[in-house]
Amino acid sequence: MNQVKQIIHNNIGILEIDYPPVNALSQAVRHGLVEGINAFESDNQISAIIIRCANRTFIAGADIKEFGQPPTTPFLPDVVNRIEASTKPVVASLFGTSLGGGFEVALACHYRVAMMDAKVGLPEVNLGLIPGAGGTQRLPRIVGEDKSLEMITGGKHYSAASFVDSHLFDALFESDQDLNERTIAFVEKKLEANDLNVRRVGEQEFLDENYDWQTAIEKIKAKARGKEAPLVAATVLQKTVGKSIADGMAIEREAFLKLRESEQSAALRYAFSAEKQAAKTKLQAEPKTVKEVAVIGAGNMGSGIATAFLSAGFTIHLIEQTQEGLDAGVERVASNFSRNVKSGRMGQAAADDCMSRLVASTRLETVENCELIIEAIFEDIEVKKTLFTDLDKLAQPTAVLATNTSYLDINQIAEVVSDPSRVIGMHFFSPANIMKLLEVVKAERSSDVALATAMAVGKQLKKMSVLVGVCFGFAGNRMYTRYGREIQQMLLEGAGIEQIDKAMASWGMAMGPLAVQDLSGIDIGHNARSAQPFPAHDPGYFRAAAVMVENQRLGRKTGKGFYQYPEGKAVYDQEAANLIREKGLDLGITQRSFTNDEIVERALLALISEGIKLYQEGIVNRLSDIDVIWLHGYGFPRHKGGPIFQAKQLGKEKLAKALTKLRGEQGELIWPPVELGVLDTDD
Ligand code: 3H9
Repeated sequence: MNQVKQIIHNNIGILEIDYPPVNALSQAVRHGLVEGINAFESDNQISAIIIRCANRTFIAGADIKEFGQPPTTPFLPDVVNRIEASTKPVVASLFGTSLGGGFEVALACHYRVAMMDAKVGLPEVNLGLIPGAGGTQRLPRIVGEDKSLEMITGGKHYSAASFVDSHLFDALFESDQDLNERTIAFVEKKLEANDLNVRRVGEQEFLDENYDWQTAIEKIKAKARGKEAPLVAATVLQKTVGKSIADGMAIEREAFLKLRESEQSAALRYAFSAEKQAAKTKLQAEPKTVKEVAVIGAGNMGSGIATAFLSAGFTIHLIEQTQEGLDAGVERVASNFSRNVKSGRMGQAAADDCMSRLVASTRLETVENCELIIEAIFEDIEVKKTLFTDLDKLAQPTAVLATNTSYLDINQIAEVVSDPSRVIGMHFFSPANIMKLLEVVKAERSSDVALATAMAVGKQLKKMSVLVGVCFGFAGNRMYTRYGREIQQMLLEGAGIEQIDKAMASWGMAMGPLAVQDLSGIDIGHNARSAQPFPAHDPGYFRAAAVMVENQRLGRKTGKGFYQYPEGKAVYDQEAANLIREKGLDLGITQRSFTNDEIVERALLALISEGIKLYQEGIVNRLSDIDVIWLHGYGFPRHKGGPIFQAKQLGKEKLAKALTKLRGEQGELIWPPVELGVLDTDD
């Protein structure tokens, strides 16, 4: 199919890219652009050229589908250079999201016009890359060092309106204006005034040599937390100061190609596609329309869930048994919004609008207006069953009934409802207004329509929703328990508290696992686990945490846990170390030293082994869903892809050897045999 149409409007040549869904720069698009510029340049009737797009957006970047395949001509850097070299003025017409290579095409054009609400950005660092088609060279020439370093190393999207005071755009249009008409009018007016020129950014000087690169790069390094690409990008900019566009782009290209072969880029690209996959379910039903939602329980979790829904435009009925509890919940929601306003994440008017859609009540009957009801009350199966019995009577017969339980058996909860097909799990992660992960849990009799509704609502909430099945802790917390168990076992075998946390955090986990326990309260997990039927003869099973609880070391809230907190800061505590060592010796565990690599490897092996088991049991639909869960719910470093990506990197042979060794040492109960062949499935 011809992906770039050549349209002639009077004396204007229009190149319209039509390659759904996002007009990515496929080989055919690149070829079509070069062909189009050649054709219009040699057509005497044509005075100016417009590059615009059909579908929902201007070009969203290089075609990710082509990554991993041998590059084909014309290469994007040559295409953008050809556009800039055009002897007739070229105008880019932007809407939607103009990203990466798409933005680089726009930067090479001689003029740029855009809708006010269009977004632009160079998100390559999010894929472990740097801009590879002149972005590191042309953007700084237009917006300067500070802004371009921020954009290139941060990878964020920016609204076109935010550049109103810079030279990036030559005209910005309001949302009620027709972009194609306005762009043509812009060109016609300039042509009439004889004011449309060939302006080549690449011919301008490149950057100020007196800029303090050292300080800027130090800051970027501190923020990058192990990610290579932001630092490479900043170094490319610094290295190319004073160079011509051709020399600068050659340096940029070399760095881009090197990064494209890196493990980090492979992991980040894998994460991108794993997320897209997770959104694809085989559910055979259209979602129900949801406008009004009830959240029952106004504690931390309920208030967070309510905040997330209000931010996404829903009307929320927040319900709590007592007026006091309800007031506290409303206060929590209000303070979530005022924090957002203070930090500049949202304006006061938007926050007021959100609060105006909050209906607080102590009457359960108010659920009658809602298409979706989410229970976020005390984690006790009997209490939940009673509530669902009441909801069965009070809710609309077609309303979806969701529980936010973290561990309980949703099948048992569904049993008390006359139509169990409408009962599902919607497992949010705390704080629910911030954490991206949402596990949508399919109970035995959950209907496709109920599940599809929850998945669609998750998308509206901008959550990363993953469909999982019922088991203790569902997918995420079951793996988290397994991970925590291995950390505890290593503690009892002699690994140090600080050593474990430092090893995991410097590998890339958002926080060390023991510091996390101190933060959330060691007793919380301990009490939840004590209520569960765990193998009594598992010697490592959270015994170190149990010792902390026995000694009233519950974490930050009691001033000490695995660490002590004299002035609010975690400090090594010999007493905690002694208690754990004594427990290890009591249990007859031989004490030894660990290397940091060994700690990381064993923690990963525990995650990999449990993840594969979950897949084999059908709790997750695809292996990559596990990675999405760990990236968005548990602070797994994105540039490491996720536990399953790591398993694939390690390879089946090494994995088999390591797992067999641990099985030999600790037994099949802890390290059950898993089918490593599933790692070959391409999902
Ligand atoms: C680059 O440009 C390098 C250059 O500097 C140098 C080169 C030499 N290619 O996310 P959605 C598909 S690096 C192909 O659900 P949304 C996506 O897979 C690239 N396909 O929608 C999905 O397909 P499907 C820099 C792409 O509205 C569909 O579009 N660019 C691409 O929530 C809808 O996606 C980026 O990193 C692509 N580049 O968000 C942009 N992008 O339905 C990455 C998307 O079959 N993309 N698709 O699963 C995004 O950030 C979002 O997808 C976007 C739309 C904001 C565009």
